[in-house]
Amino acid sequence: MAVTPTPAQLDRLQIEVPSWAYGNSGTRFRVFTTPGTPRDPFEKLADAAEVHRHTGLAPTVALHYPWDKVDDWDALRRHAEDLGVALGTVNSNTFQDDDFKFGSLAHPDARIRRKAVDHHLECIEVMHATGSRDLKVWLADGTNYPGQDSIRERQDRLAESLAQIYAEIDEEHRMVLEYKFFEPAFYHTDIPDWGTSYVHCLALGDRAKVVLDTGHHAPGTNIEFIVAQLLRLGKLGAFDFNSRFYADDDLIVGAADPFQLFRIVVELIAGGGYGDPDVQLVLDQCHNIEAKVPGQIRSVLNVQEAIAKALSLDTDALAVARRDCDVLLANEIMMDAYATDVRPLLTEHRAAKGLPENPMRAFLDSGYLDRIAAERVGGTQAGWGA
Ligand code: LRH
Ligand code: MN
Ligand code: MN
Repeated sequence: MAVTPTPAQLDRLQIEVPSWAYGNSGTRFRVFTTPGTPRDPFEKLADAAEVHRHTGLAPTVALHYPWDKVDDWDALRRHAEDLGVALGTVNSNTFQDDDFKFGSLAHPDARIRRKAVDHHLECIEVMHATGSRDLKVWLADGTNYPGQDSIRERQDRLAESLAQIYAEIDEEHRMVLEYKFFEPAFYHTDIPDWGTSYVHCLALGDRAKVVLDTGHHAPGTNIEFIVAQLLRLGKLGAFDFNSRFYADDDLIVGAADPFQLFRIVVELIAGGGYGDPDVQLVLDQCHNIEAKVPGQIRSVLNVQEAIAKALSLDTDALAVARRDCDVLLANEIMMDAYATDVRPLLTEHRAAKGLPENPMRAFLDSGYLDRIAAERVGGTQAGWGA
């Protein structure tokens, strides 16, 4: 009962990979190091380019500023181009500076808010040099205890700070605003949900859109509902894909709940967001114990598999079943698509494009991991935060 996706449909998939996935990361208990971990943004890009070379799915790399800071941005841009990739979203960072202990854009002190706004203006300068379109804002702002600060006044300050930043982005730029229900703040977070992000984006203007990080919801949240809603409002700017078992685990997308990923991309396609450059698909993951480049390859392949299953959905038959209120048939059609083994189709698709049929195997056989382990000695390995 499933249909077969066309090569043109499959070819619309593009996934942005995060520079920080290639650096070391961990939990508050321990950060484990891995031989060959990049020591600077140039080496991170080299690793990211391997993902694209083997899968053809990851043509851009998101930067996190100032984790990714170089003296010569032109050189970094050229380096990316030479490797066959491009620099993507610039993520701001106001969560690792002592001044931001009590918040950044929503801080009670105008001086600190100014510093946080200035950081974003610096990010806009970086975007000019990198040719990036999107400024991604995620804030750790919030409080830990009832009464600590005024929830309401913080919203007002936040709105004012965001407007100052938005006023400085170019016509071709966008500001994408990410929400997260808790952590690091534990009592209230200033942008905890899609609705709060949405109202700020609405106030800012057309070039402000919501970022949906799949790990940023309470357990049991119906994420595909949020996808459907934001798409119909024209305000879904980007995804941060990852998966979670407990909190914001940043595990490999599709690892914890492949069915949820399928349902999310079904809504993405139904709402016209698939293949639309205005809805950027980005990974936001950390590989704490597994190898990083293979972890990223697995991730983009998981997204590709979910998309291929979703494209297998017989939407005509589904429309009829829905019109007839045939609950069981509609659900069966949905499950047929999910149960379709798309792996042979994707193998064929890769072969037709001159890509390795099994990207993971081809990468592991290439000797790249041994090479970087031997070459990248000395210096300091990049980590989550450097
Ligand atoms: C916050 C977040 C946000 C940050 C990234 C490193 O949890 O998802 O996107 O920029 O992690
Ligand atoms: Mn994120
Ligand atoms: Mn997160």
